[in-house]
Amino acid sequence: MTQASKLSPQVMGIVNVTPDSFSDGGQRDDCLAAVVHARILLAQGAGILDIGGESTRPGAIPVPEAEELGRVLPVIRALRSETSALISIDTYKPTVARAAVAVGADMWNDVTALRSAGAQEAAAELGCQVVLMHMQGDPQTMQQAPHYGDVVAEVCEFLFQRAQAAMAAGVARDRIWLDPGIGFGKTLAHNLALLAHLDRIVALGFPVLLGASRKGLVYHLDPLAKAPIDRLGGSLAAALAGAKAGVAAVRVHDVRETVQALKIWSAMTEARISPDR
Ligand code: HH2
Repeated sequence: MTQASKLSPQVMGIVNVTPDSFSDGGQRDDCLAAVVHARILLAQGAGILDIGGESTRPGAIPVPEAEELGRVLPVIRALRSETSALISIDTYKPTVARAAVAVGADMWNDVTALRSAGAQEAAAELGCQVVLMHMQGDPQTMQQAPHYGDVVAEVCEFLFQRAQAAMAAGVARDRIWLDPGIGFGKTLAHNLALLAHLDRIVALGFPVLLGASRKGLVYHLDPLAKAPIDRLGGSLAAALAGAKAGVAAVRVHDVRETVQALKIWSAMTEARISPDR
């Protein structure tokens, strides 16, 4: 695997240890299958692994804490012993984040942007990297009637305020990432506006994570892509939009294809900057 370009975002590979994730639920809901999948993603060029034990798809049923812990901790423990890649825990529960960091996770990916009770304090104490994601409503109801006056301005304002709140609670500025939360309480028009204006989120001055992989917006524009597995082309287009806007990482299911697309994009970008190299 050749070294990724400095221009190119890192690739965060998704490892869902769940029976019900929207795209790959049930495929890796035991520890061994999840670890084997994570190894494949690393070999394909993932620089970050995002381990999740609870689906946040629209209508998802919350998972009891003990069950979520039982799903993710053995996977993180096993991976920590064999990789120096960043390991992220995808959870909104401070107890799960604490336990995950205790067994080796480096990053807390919180789709609720540290709004659970005790979350900001936990993030400050843990000292890990933290992803603050925008979501309107909660997974049970978020797609019923999403509404914004100006979606890009409101998402930027929310993320900026959550970053300020996290810093006021003691989270170091250089540990904070922002994420517009594609598909979380957003219509197709909202998602497209955010993808078209990612540069405004990047301009807030924090690393940005973009997660559009296999999401419903691809199906909305391509009715042949009803099955999430058929949404690769659209997912790559979104990842490239992220690269162009300067996001720091893209969260994807299809690591190999995304790494390849980003390599071509960054080689073209470098050729434009120094054409004779
Ligand atoms: N999307 C999903 C889950 N976690 N975290 C961040 N920061 N950004 C995202 O866009 C994001 C996320 C949903 O995708 P997936 O994990 O594949 O599905 P599910 O929630 O059904 O497990």
